[in-house]
Amino acid sequence: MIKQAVEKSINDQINAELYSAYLYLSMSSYFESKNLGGFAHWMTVQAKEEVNHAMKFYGYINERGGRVTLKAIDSPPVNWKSPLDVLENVYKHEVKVTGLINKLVNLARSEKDVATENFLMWYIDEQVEEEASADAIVQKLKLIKDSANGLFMLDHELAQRE
Ligand code: OFO
Repeated sequence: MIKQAVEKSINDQINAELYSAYLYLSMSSYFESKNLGGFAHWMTVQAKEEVNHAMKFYGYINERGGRVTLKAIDSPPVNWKSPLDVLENVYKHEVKVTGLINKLVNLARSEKDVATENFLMWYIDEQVEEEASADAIVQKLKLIKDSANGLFMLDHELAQRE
């Protein structure tokens, strides 16, 4: 049986993951409005990944005999200044989520919940990837600066994400 404090924090994390999905869908829609279909596609794939992250936590609470309690999801922003602004915000958001996962690990440790600590290791690895992939696009956008050609090529590259 999962301890109450751990169950509550994982429920909060489900909300945070679903907020991430909302945020990335909103970003996808921003890119659609700018006719950057590749960026929009990348963000949609990212949003789906976030739903998967939430569902993995959902399954875990159930598996441990806990109760999932869903809370309201905040509205994400709608507008950004530029593609670089969007991706810098993705990166910032992922760093924040990494902090939340780290806090969960610390809680599992202090509650001596080894199973949860072990379960969370998947998220630790995933966050390394999430931060790296957002940062890679930020760096490319910084290189591209105001080049329409560069943006077009990056958009094409991001359209290939599976
Ligand atoms: Fe779920 O990793 Fe991003 O937020």
